[in-house]
Amino acid sequence: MSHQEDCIFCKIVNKEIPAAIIYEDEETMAFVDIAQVTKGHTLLIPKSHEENIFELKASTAATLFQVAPKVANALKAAFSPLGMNLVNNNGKAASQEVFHYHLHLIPRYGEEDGFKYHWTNN
Ligand code: IU
Repeated sequence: MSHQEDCIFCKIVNKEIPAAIIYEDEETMAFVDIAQVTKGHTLLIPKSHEENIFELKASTAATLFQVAPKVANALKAAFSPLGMNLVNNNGKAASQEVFHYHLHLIPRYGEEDGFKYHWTNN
């Protein structure tokens, strides 16, 4: 499994730094975003270091999306959101800050949740 020394998410995978891990299997991990934009904001990552969508293996994408509905439903059960955004930024120009592939799962609670993420208003 590929690993990059200076990658913060690889360090989380290797338990070198702490995170609030809510799901883990051999190939994936989900943990609470350190700066949640809404209650329950979670990141789902492959354990293998693949930078972004341009580098992501099809097999890694398949594995990740097998897990995504489980994590989404766990968050739905825990927080009772009205909806959920799955967001994925690829490349600096697209606001990617951590260059280890991750899917944001962002529970949504209606207008009052304070988070604006929409093609027309973001
Ligand atoms: P982006 O899609 O690369 O822009 O998102 C990076 C996310 O990683 C962002 O929401 C951060 O709050 C989050 N994060 C984290 O959860 N833990 C960390 O140690 C670091 C960033 I650095």
